[in-house]
Amino acid sequence: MNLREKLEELKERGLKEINQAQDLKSVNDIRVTLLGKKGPITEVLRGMRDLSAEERPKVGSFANAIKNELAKTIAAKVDELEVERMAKKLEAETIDVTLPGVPVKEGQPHVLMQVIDEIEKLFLGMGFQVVDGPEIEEDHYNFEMLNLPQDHPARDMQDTFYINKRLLMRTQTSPVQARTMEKHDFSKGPLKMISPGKVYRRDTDDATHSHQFHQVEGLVIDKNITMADLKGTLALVAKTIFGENREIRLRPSYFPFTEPSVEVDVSCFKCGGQGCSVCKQSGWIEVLGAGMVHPNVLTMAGIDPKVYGGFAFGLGPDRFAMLKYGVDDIREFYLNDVRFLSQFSKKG
Ligand code: FA5
Repeated sequence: MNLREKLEELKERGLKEINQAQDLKSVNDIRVTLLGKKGPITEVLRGMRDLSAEERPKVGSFANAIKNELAKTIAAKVDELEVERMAKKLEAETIDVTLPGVPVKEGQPHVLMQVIDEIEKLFLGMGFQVVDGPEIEEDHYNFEMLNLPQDHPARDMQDTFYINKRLLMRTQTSPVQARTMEKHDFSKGPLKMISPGKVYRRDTDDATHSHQFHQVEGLVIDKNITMADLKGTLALVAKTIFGENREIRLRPSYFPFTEPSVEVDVSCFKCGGQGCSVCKQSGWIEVLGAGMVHPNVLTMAGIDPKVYGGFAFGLGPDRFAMLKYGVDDIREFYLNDVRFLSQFSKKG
């Protein structure tokens, strides 16, 4: 068999193998074996040195033509297999856009925030401002400016976490009263504010006590403010949160920063005042502390108690939420159990 015949045979074999190849890897293997430096075509071409000077270029160009044809066929096969591979891939990855989507779980404000929001809305509607205050508070504002000097026995009721001698985790939202009173300019009108936020006490956690809980402070300072204003405002709070038919009752109490001071009860929303387990058979539930701002507190804030007076209250939204929704353990609010929290969806 001469060189031409050998090349012709290699070409035929090569073309057949290329056409039969099923995947890109086989085509590449064929290319390497057939056209590579150690392949049969190169081997055949080595025999050209034995040819006559006349024959050599002819066989040379014949060999190049075969090499080109094989290379072209390989390229075409690669293209064909690529197209096939892509078509298969597209088919496998087809998305059925008509399938129903995966529903996105919608969150909601925490139940305590919902109660605070309701209270804020009510007071904003009555022209109160909502004021924020620091949770790490100075002893000066948390106690002294509220008529609780060092060593005052009433400090024992609100023991807390001290950061140093001067700074502590606030035990109540009342320091925001003191801060706001100091800054208020009465030539611009009366002071009407609420201040919601977190407070901290060294209380042992149980069903109705948490070491961290919330309060909403309320304060009104103007001329001619009476206890009737306090009572009317708190009655509105009770009706808004606990229902239209609720009544409130004031009982004498003691806070160093108010005089007189009261504890406020709301008529039981469960039994309507007849007596049940929720109100411990009394018909009333204690919900907050309040009173008329003590003259010492006004004086310390630079307000003349002979001209101005006012009322203040401090309520616990955690306890409000417990009563409103019948939650019997305050710690539930802080466990972050979605099964518990999702019961208070605003959408119902
Ligand atoms: C005060 O903190 C006063 N600053 C309230 C006040 C403001 C009175 C202005 C007068 C004028 P008291 O310690 O009672 O008061 O707390 C107020 C409310 O916070 C309570 O009625 C209760 O709802 C809530 N509370 C108190 N301690 C805890 C606790 N450990 N866990 C959850 N809620 C609490």
